[in-house]
Amino acid sequence: MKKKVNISAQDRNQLIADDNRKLFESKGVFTINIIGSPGCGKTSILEHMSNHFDEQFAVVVGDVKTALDSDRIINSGNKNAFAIETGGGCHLSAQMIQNKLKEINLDHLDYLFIENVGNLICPSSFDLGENLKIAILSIPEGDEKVRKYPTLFIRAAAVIINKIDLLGVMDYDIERVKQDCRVHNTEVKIFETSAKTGQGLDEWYQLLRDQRKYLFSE
Ligand SMILES: Nc1nc2c(ncn2[C@@H]2O[C@H](COP(=O)(O)OP(=O)(O)OP(=O)(O)O)[C@@H](O)[C@H]2O)c(=O)[nH]1
Ligand SMILES: [Mg+2]
Repeated sequence: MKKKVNISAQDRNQLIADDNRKLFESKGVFTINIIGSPGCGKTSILEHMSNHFDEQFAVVVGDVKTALDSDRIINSGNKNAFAIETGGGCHLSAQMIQNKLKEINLDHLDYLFIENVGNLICPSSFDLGENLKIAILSIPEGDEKVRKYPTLFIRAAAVIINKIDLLGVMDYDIERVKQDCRVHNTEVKIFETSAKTGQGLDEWYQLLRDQRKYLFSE
C-alpha cells in the first residue's frame, strides 16, 4: 500500500516553482517577479516597457479582483498580458502561475514579467519560479518601508525607487533608504525611476538584458 506523504504548502509551492523555472529556462525565458505596495507603480512601469523595452515579453498580473491592470498593458500595446484573480489571496503562488501558463505561448518570448499582488509581505515568501525577484518602492509611501518590511529586501536582487519625480515635494531620505537596502543585501542593484517621465528606466532595462545574457550564456 502506498504511504501518504504530507508536505507543507510551502514545500509544495517550492516543488512547483522549481518546475516552472525549469520550463522557463528550457524555453530561454528570463522571468521576473515584481513585488511592491499597492500603487507603487508596478503596472505603470510595465506600460512604459510596452513602448520602450525592445524585447519579446509577456506579463502576468495578479490582483485580488479584476483584470484592470492586464487591460492597461494590452491597451499600451502589448497583447501578451494575462490576469490572475486570486479571489482574496494576498500573493500569487507557483500553482497559479503554472495554471496560467496553459494560456501563454512561451516559444519566441525572451522575458516573462509577473506583477504580484500589491503587498510588501506575503509575496516575498513564495517562489514562483522566477530568475529575479525585484522590489518596487515609491516616494509617497514614505522612507521607512525597508526597515518595517525587511523580508522582501533580504530576497530582492534589485530595488526600484519609483516616482522619483515627486522627490522634491516629499520628505524622503533617499540615501538612507539605499543604505537600509544594503544592510539586507550588499550586492543589491538600486534604480531611481519615474514611470511618468521615463527617468532611470533605461538603466533598469539594461540590467534585464545583462542578466538574461548572463543566465543563458552559462
Ligand atoms: N508621479 C508619478 N506617478 C506615478 C508614477 N508611477 C505610477 N504613478 C501613478 O501612481 C498610481 C498607481 O500606479 P500603478 O501603476 O497602478 O501602481 P501599481 O503598483 O500597479 O498598483 P496596484 O496594481 O494597485 O498594486 C497611478 O495613478 C500612476 O499614474 C511615477 O513614476 N510618478
Ligand atoms: Mg498594478
